[in-house]
Amino acid sequence: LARSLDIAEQRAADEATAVFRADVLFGLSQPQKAVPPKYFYDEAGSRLFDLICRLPEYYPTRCEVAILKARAGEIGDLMGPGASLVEFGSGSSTKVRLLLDAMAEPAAYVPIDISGPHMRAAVARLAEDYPGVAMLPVEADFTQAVRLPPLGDGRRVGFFPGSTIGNFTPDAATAFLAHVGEVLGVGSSLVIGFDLAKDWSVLEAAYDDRQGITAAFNLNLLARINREVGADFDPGAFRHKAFFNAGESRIEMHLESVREQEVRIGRHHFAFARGETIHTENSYKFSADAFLALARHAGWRMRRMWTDPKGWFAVAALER
Ligand code: AVI
Repeated sequence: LARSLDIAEQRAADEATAVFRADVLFGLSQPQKAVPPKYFYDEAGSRLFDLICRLPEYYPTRCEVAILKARAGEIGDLMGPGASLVEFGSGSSTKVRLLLDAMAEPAAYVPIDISGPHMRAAVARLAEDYPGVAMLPVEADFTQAVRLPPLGDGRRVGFFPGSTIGNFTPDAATAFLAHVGEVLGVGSSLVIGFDLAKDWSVLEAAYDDRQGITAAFNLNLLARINREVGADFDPGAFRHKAFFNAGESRIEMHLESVREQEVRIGRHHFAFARGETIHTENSYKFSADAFLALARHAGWRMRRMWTDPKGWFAVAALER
């Protein structure tokens, strides 16, 4: 049995690498070269992201945690007893502790994450502190169709913190929220964090910190592409770039080629002009109304919405 599991795991890993390679080849073939942001999160990238969340400039995590702490009682009451919590992109599973503490007798926790080892280590720590909660991790790309493990009769509560919804284009965000609605079913709730539009200097500092952690996070993508799909990127020949695109109300992250160069992946060659970029991430910043419209299009009703005292970040409780 152990051997056939190894083979199944190996096959899944090979398939994931093939998809990654295809996404990279496709993205680098576009007029504006691009690589999807979900590929930031290998082991090193997941660790760097945890460091980002503790940076003085990166306000979203602190604001969201403050909201969840201040509103834990209200959120717990809204969800009712015996609910199952499903987190999309659970990472280190730190914020979910606030919800698990606030909910009455939570039945199960279903973290869904693309970074399997990182998720399993986080779940092992969580299981020690919440022995009464069934831990049912799902290693999957939550942007693709996911199937939940069998859950009890209690309400299903989705948890999608961190403004990860802002990393989708508006159309993709609507489609994703509709998909989440289908996965969780009628009568479910969704606790979701989203970042609010604000002064561009605050935004740009949050995505280009003084210690260079966000730069390392962005550049780690090239190291990962080299390692996993056999490219020959020179990460030293690219620099991190982050700016606020006011027209689209989003932070854009790019990797900018500092010189004219060519990069090879197998038999494929990609030419870079000096100053040409690979677009690696969008991070949309919403107004409350724009977010509400998006959620409504996806079939969700707003029950409550909370912000931090500065009005920089918001958490909404939706239902369907
Ligand atoms: C995961 N996501 C919500 C982060 C964001 O703020 O868009 C990713 C990130 N990129 C750079 N810093 C953080």
